[in-house]
Amino acid sequence: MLFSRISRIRSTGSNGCRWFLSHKPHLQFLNPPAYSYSSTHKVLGCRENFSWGLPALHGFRHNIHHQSSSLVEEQNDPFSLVADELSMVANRLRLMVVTEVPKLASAAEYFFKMGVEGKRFRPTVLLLMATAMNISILEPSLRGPGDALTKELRARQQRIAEITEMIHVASLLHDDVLDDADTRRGIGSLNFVMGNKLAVLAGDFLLSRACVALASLKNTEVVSLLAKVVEHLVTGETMQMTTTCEQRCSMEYYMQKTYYKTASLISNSCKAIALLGGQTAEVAMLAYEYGKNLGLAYQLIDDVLDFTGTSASLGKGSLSDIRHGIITAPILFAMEEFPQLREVVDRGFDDPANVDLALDYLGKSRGIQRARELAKKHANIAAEAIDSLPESNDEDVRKSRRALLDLTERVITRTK
Ligand code: GRG
Repeated sequence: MLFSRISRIRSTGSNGCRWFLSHKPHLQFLNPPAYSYSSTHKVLGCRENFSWGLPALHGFRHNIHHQSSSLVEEQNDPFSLVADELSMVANRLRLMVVTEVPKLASAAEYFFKMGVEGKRFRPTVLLLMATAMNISILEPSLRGPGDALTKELRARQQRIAEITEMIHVASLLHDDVLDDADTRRGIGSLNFVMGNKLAVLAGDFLLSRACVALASLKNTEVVSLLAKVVEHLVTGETMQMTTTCEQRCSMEYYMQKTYYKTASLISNSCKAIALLGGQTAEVAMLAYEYGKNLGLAYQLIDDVLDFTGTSASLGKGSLSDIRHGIITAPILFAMEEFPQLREVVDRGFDDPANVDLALDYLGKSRGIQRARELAKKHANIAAEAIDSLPESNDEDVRKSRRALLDLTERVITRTK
């Protein structure tokens, strides 16, 4: 059972996505193949509200059961399930960035302060993954009876969640400098508030503290995985800012860049959680597949929301990508239906009239719908990876797996 599902994933997943198969990505990008990919929830301990609920569940809930069912929902909510640990991770992150230089200290802790911690999507996934794979196979060096070992393993897995969040925030700091952004997470971006130089240094500082934490795990495979992630972030960002006209219009290139910029971090961190837990290569691969496909689905929806915002209508989003000349899945799909759109894209989007023209074509096309469908496909592959994990009768394990499945729904129904 396990292996038949693994092979199903292999045929459609990481290795199943054609854009990851090529060992010569540049050649592939130069000559792209025809692309035919035929609740408001309150995070505990966090002051921000995020629309991560499932509207359908809320819409049809019978009034009489309102209180009890919302309690059950709350208990099974992915973020609530790990709320206490998320607070511990947040506290440790604040301690991990302490330094004696006052300006560096305030720059480094900027996005770890309460209320501006973001959605905490990555640590939530990683902590749930740690429980979902609690299949009692400990790393050889940790094998032995007793609760202390389980706690030690959990602490090491929490450390991965902390490192991942640090790498994520470091990349946001650098990204905002490159984009000259003035806001992030609803407040002034660090470059806007403290200047580019301090923002770059703060990003470097977070990366170096993440490296120290990583080294303390004394697991070279995990170190390699996360070092690769940093390389991927830099590669993805560079791919985005150095595209040729051909590459900008290639779905292969877009998906590869999306993997590097968004999905690599969560997928390799999920794999790191599995490796620390002493899981088999097959189980670690399933963890990786879950993270990769969840990350791809997440970014595809992000790219849709850039056009639609919270409503379904076009032009309600920030239109930030297209205004920056970044071509994403909805436009790429629209271009397949309306090849004339290619000329508009090639002219660039410095002229707002060109943005309007592209939006007209997008509105007439199935671009938004097809990008959503592609996100759903990836979300389904992520769900299959969870369903393929070795069976477990442990109630906590099952709950965490349900929560991971729940997240695959939420990524595609989210409006923020
Ligand atoms: C310094 C590691 C490092 C990298 C430098 C700038 C750069 C190279 C990479 C940019 C990577 C980047 C910012 C990718 C975007 C990833 C993404 C989906 C960000 C938004 O994540 P959310 O929605 O944000 O989870 P919150 O604020 O909720 O954490």
